[in-house]
Amino acid sequence: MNLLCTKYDIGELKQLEERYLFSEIEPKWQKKWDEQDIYKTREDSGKQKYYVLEMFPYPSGNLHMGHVRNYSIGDVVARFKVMQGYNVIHPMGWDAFGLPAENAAIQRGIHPADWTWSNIANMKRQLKSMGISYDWEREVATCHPDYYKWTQWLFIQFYKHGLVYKKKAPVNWCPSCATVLANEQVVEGRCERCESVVEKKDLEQWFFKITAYADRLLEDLEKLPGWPDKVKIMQHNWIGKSTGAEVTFKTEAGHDLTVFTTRPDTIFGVTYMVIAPEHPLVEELTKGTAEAERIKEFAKKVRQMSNIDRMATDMEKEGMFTGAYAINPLNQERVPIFVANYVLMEYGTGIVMGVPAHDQRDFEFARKYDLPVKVVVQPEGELLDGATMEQAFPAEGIMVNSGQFNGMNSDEALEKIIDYMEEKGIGRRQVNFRLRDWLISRQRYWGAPIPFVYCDKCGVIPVPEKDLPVLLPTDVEFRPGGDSPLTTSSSFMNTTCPECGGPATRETDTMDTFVDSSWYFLRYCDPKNESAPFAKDKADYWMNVDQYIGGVEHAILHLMYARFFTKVLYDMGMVSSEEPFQNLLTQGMVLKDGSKMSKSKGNVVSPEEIINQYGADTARLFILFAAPPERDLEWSDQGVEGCFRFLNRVWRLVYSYADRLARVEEGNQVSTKADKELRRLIHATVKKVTEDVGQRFNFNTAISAIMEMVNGLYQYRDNISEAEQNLPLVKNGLKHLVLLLAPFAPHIAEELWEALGGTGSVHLESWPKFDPSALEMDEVNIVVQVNGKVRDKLDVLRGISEEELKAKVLSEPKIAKHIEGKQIVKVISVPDKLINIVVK
Ligand code: ANZ
Ligand code: ZN
Repeated sequence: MNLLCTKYDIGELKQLEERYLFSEIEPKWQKKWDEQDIYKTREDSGKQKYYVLEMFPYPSGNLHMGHVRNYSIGDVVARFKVMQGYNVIHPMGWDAFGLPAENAAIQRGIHPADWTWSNIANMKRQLKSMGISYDWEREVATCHPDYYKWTQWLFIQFYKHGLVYKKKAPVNWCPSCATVLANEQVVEGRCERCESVVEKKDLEQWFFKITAYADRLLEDLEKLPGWPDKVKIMQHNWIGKSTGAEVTFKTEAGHDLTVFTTRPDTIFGVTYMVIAPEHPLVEELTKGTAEAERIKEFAKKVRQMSNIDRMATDMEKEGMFTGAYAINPLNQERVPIFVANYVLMEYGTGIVMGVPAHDQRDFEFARKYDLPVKVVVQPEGELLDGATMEQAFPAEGIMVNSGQFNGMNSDEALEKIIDYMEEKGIGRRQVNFRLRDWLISRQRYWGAPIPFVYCDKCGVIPVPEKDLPVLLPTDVEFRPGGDSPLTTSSSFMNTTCPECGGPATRETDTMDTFVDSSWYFLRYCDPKNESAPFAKDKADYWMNVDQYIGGVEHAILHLMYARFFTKVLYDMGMVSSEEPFQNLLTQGMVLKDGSKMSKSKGNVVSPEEIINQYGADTARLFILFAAPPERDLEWSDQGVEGCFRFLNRVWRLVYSYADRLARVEEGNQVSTKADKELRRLIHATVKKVTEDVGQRFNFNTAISAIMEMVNGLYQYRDNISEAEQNLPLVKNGLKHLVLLLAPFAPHIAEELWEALGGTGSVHLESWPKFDPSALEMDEVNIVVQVNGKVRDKLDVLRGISEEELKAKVLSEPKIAKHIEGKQIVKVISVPDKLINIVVK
């Protein structure tokens, strides 16, 4: 409070001490923490490290409540671990490339860099006003050339290891803007700007070969016990490993029709074939027929649908007969070939054998187009009839209508049929993944340029490492439509070939921003390194991230890509661990009136306003108190008020004692029942908060325990006469209160710590330990006899067992001297009253 001394006289000051002036104390402590560098981290081999990481934000301009929640959770963990003696790294940075900056440039004529850097400055100010314990010296921004230089360098290493390639792939194309659109720019199939129907167009694109790591990405999920099951399940499904077979049918014209099936046991039940409408074979099959044009139209329509829609079970299945037939290689039956919307080009072979009796999608298709349904697997104890069944039977059963395989169990037949097909050269075992290679090309400006050049003589050549970074040019035009703005910069476009020195042009694609965020946690370990993305020894010291915290919306892509990067870097010998994130916490959403806060719903509460009105400590406390971290949290103005009142209550409690405690040494001797009760409360709260924060991240219950502790301290203050109050114990209680509150409400804790005579930052104090014996409260006074003579009286816990009581009694020196050198013949005890030891 010395801050106020210059402005007020002592009388006024006394009154002001009663008031909790967050707007004075919060900036004051933020400044001190900065000046004293208390969150600066360095490697220290003598200490166990702890890496706490929150997913870094996109610098949209302002913090939202989701951020506040994410970073408040991370800050509690970080501060708690520091107090527990760990060498904690807690960095922050900016996922700063991306489309909104470019839209701002088009709409408002601001350069994406200016827009981004000013947003970063504002959000950094807001983060600082929350009092979060970041080591700002480790700050990174992915749009800074010092960072994207290494993103480019990593791209080239991936290329050298055969993990980068180019191929034609469909992009969203707006025909009237004549430009490629990002997925986010396509709204209900239309261009966000001009509302024309978006088409798919094939363009040459860059890919990372993540499928080469599919098996490891799947298997290593088992090495992540600290991840939520739901996230692991999502990753598991995204990778989507299927085992089965590839089988080759022949068309009557002699074309190969190779299908992927997980159910080779049903091959005798095939009644038609389906090809994805955009499959190149379709043109050949229909060449010169009446169907050709109609099927082309149909294919065009289907290509506008997303794969997710095409796969949806409730989607209306539509198809067309191609006019062609195929021959089933197992029974030589002739079956019609269709195209249909439910078969995807990008999965398996893009061709499916239709088995309507055993696959629900095929069943619906067959009923719609009047195709036969042929049962080849019968459930035990039931007789299915293809003509009348109402849904497919997808389970295992007994083989029928399947030649030499009849009578077998279908699981067994599945293996036998593959063996048979392998023998005959018709098919073979095959594993398929749903995971696709990672398309990283973006036809946009505000991203890391892909470091390649095109030379007429030498081809597609990587930029030499010494020439990195390939800087984003500033002489570009941002206008709606047209190609990537990079193509408008002649200084960028025209370069020389690193191999032959002749004229060359630069690649104008930039990288998906998920590339930037796939390695930022490694850069934090060594953020200023100018000769490498990071030094291995530094990464080895800090990695893995012990606790990663972020939204569940990143459960699949970001986490998968970061895991992929880590595995590749491991294989290159750059890191020592194959997984980046040891433990993962996915926080729930912040809701208001039952739905996620969003501009369009008009239910947004601005963190900055809340902080101005109540202070950061209240905002943090509320958001941690209102729900367990994984759950969704409903915003409540009353809840915020309540937390504010609570902090005021803590404030007044401490100041009501501060003067009296000034010359009192902290202590924990107890004599009265009330003292014992208070001591028990102190230790029970320490125990509860330690366990709730350290083991379960149950911040809400930890805070309510602290609230109960405050109630107990008030009761003690108000119910015990001043003369009888045990001030050393009160001081001990208040200090514990402040220590426990410190990770949640760091500013008020610092101020009250000082008021209680603490020197140095409360955040550098050790986390308190509890004394188990202080938790025992319900005691009885027991008479201790030796050979029937009263020798002692002992306070012990009510209900203590004879065994425990005996051990305790024998360890008392007063008793021991009566027993020494003698033999115990018998112990007689009356529970909770008396124990008599008979010796000889
Ligand atoms: C015949 C069959 C019979 C099938 C049966 C299933 C059940 P998962 O498990 O997801 O890998 N399929 C194959 N390629 C496809 C594509 N490009 N688009 C849509 N569907 C495709 O699914 C594999 C099964 O999905 C394959 O096994 C195939 O249908 C279908 F009783 O073949 B099945
Ligand atoms: Zn060349």
